[in-house]
Amino acid sequence: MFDTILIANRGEIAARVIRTARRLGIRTVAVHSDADAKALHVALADEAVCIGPAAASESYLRGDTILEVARLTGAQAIHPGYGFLSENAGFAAACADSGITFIGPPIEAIRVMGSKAESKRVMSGADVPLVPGYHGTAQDLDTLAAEAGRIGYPVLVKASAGGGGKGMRVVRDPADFADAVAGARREAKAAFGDDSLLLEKYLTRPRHVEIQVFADTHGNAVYLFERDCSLQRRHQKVIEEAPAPSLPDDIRRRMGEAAVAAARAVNYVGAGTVEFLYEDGRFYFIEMNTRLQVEHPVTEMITGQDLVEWQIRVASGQPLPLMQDQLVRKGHAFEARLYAEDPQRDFLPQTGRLVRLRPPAENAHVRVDTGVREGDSVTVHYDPMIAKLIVWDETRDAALRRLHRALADYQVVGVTTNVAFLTAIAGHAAFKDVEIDTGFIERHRDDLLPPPAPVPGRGLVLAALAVLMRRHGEARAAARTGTDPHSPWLLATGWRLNDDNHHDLRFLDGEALRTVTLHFRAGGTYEVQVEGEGTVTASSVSLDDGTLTVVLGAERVRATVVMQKDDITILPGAGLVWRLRLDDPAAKAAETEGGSGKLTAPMPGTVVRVLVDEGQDVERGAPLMLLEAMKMEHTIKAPAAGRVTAVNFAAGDQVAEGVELLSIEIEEGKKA
Ligand code: MV4
Repeated sequence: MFDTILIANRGEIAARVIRTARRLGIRTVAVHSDADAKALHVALADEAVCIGPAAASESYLRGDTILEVARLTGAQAIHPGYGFLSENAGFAAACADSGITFIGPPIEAIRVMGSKAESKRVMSGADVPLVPGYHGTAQDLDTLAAEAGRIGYPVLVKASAGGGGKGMRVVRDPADFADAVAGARREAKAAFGDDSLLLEKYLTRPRHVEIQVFADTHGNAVYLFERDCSLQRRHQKVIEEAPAPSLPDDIRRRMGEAAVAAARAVNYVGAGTVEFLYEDGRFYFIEMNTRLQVEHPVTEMITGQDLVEWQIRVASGQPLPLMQDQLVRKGHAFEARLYAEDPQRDFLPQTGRLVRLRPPAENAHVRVDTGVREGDSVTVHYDPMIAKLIVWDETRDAALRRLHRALADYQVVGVTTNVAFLTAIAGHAAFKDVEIDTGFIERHRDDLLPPPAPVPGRGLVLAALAVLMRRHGEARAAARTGTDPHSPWLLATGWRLNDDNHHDLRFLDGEALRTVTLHFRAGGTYEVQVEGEGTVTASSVSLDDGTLTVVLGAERVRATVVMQKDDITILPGAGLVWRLRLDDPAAKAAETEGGSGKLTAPMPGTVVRVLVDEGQDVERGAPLMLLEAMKMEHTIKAPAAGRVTAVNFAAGDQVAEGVELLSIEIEEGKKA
């Protein structure tokens, strides 16, 4: 067994491999780019080495640098994770040349399975069923057209070297065949530098069912059942599950045995996945992935095995931990991939800071594999996956309920995510009823991607109450730093009453301006009126660590409310996200003044209270003066750390818009 392994990857898979290595008592070496210096995988490893700039081509893809680090740190083996160098035969060969174990299959198996056409030739020799088709070397149009006629339309034209659907064309009519071949050739040449094509019968409603296989260096090979990964969009998996629902047991066994035959045909060692299309009770080999896959946790959940442990044991020369007749499956598991992406803008990847990131609690039913923590950022440099949410239960229906619930509880604020989209799938009747195939997402697009709707009245009520609570907090803080312990800011209402006892707040909901009026009643109760909608009584309001609780009418309501300056994000549950922007003229004025050292009245009003003295040193953001204007209370804050050089007004003074209220001499180098 190895003493030390190096993990040539980042994010959730690096973190996941490190956890197992640690459990096995193996020392771990992480590698990272400049951008990942503070990443989770770096923090988890026993040792970490920076291998280059943010761009993967200059860091995680630098096999030479990584091998040098392995030598320097005494690592005897390298786990490549998935992506990056995991299916790079050249890197596996370089590891062997350096006397370092590549935790993956033999070089020749990677090479054969990397070619669609070659892998199909080997598979047909091993009696693994293939989609009826043509994968010969003759590539002239006449041969291809004759073969297409023999196969029967519709046919699929695929790039031999391809993957991920690139260079793929469906042809329904022989008249379109020549154009499709020309197009696929161009695409294949551009993407893979190889324009050879293969033809297949086109299956119209296939399911993607893949078999997890494992082989050791002692001649043993097993299958760990299957995963159904039919829910994809643009060849990106969205939700995976194990076992494949309503798959007859004899098909499961035959598919497993075919996958083991496929692995044996290429002298496979380690973890691999054999992908099949399944339609009308038949299955067909499409390709083999010679790595551990993103979705391996669903297999772990139904078999109770740790596949990374299996990989490490096999790579160190041990036999498989269990043989076929010892492997049992139990229950049902789902995995949903949480991405920073915007489903409303064609799933455009999103970047930004994960201001709030609270996964559901992990337990025997819920597992979260992630490479990021609250406060980390999703950047342009790497895949925008935030986490994999994995759930397990005895039956598919029970597991699906767990998935739906865990998604609804997932809190992500700071970047737009696909959580609502995933929640919609998990709650869809057709998904529950196993009406699944690779066309599912397209077919149910309208249900899964509803057009953006205005924030409901409930959302505006919650936003207004959250703003109120924030101002309470600020006012209390201001009073504490002031000299007057009997300040009206400390009254039970927590709010200085206006003459007519109400308070208007304006929010931007997209382009729409929406107004909420809060009427103050005795005992911390408010009548909240959303313009154009009804009025509701709010009592027992509190906002603690981003959780707003309130009784609205007779209903106890709880929601996550995160405020980043004037941006308000409300997570009311069920995966929903409501976004509003507080339209606060005072805050805008303060922002434009930021750094100038001059603090002017954003609008005509009355000075309520002065919180600092001339000559006083203040921190950035310190409250300086409270101003009442346009029925709202505003806190004038220090734009940067510095010294108060002038206080131009006192409590009770009327001020005109634009007059200078105070001035600050900003500390050198501290400009906002
Ligand atoms: C197919 C097919 C239908 N008929 N082959 C897409 C990528 C590649 N890995 C295999 N793919 C397909 N091959 C035949 N003969 C439909 C697909 C396909 C697909 C397969 C698996 C998962 C999602 C998919 C989405 C669209 C098309």
